[in-house]
Amino acid sequence: MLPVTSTRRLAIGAAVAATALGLAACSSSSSGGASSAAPASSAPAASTPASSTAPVASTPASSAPATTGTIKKGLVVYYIPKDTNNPYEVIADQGGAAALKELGGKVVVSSGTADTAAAQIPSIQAAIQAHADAIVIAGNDPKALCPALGQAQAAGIKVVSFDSDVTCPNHLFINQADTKSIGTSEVDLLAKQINSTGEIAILSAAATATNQNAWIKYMKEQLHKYPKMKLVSTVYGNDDPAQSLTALQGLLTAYPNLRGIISPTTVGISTAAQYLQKHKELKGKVTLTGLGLPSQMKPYVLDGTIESFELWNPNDLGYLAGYAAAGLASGTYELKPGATFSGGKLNNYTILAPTADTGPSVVLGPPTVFDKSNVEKFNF
Ligand code: RAM
Repeated sequence: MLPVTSTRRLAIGAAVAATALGLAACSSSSSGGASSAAPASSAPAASTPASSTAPVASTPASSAPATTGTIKKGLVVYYIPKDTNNPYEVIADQGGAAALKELGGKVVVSSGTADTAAAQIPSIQAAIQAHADAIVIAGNDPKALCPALGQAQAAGIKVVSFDSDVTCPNHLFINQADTKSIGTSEVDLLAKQINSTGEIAILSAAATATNQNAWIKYMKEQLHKYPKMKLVSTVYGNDDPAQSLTALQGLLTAYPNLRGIISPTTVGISTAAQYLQKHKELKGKVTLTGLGLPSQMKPYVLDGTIESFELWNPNDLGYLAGYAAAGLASGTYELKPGATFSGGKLNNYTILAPTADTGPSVVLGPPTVFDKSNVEKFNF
């Protein structure tokens, strides 16, 4: 299947909530001054506005002098999100488009509509054909994309992963927040709400998603601290609302005593919240938390369906990845630990040494916990 690609300029500003709740069509975007560099592409795209001015913490890793030389003009960066339907990914890509616009280049968003590596490979090939300068990719699989990304690198294309890492060599991972902290804090949030007791389950995204699996690994470790909380099942909704709903219903049927659900995906948590809102008989029985877009989760927090959840600003994530990719493609910094690059409005970032979870990376900043007191303040 051909990837979904569009080079439409974005309109920024309308409420993401509406988008996030209603978005069923494909979406993609480009920004910047250059004209289209679109490869063979198919489906038309609905543009999705977003903005990122809310006060989420972004933690620049360093204020050391960044970079040498200047960013080349006219860079073309392919953003390959997990899929083109996911509102979270759309917002992240818009951050990238804003970054490249500032830098005099442009973004082409291209991906499939299912969260699989197979659906992303045509977009990598499209980037190669288009002689793109860089690829920014959210991996639907840690390994399966590596041969195609290797071909792109052989063609001179720089590779940056964001959101969900790949294990391929010679790329920089833009991590949204510290991997371990995301996993442990999710468990802590739920524990607080269910008195650290009862059967719990995880409603995840794709079974192969690098980011969710890394977080789940740390959730399981953290659960050792809560001996009365028992993880009974992990199910996968593939970041598809219908599949997430089916997975949720399966959970509720199989585990009638379920006390809590952690959904570390914006698609899963919003689907589950919608279900719990409708099914009042579950109120006070099943507690939900996870990672959600505040714009999308607001109604459920305000009416008490859900107490709290977490996230970072996806727009900032995409923006930072854009600066990272543009710098690499321009040779303004080296891909090695300790090197510093400009993150534009987010200041400078210094590349961290590889860890057990990732190769060279930078971390955008700590996640924000949203609840009744602040959920209305964020516009993503
Ligand atoms: C979903 C995606 C994405 C993840 C967020 C929290 O939108 O799975 O990869 O980072 O949730």
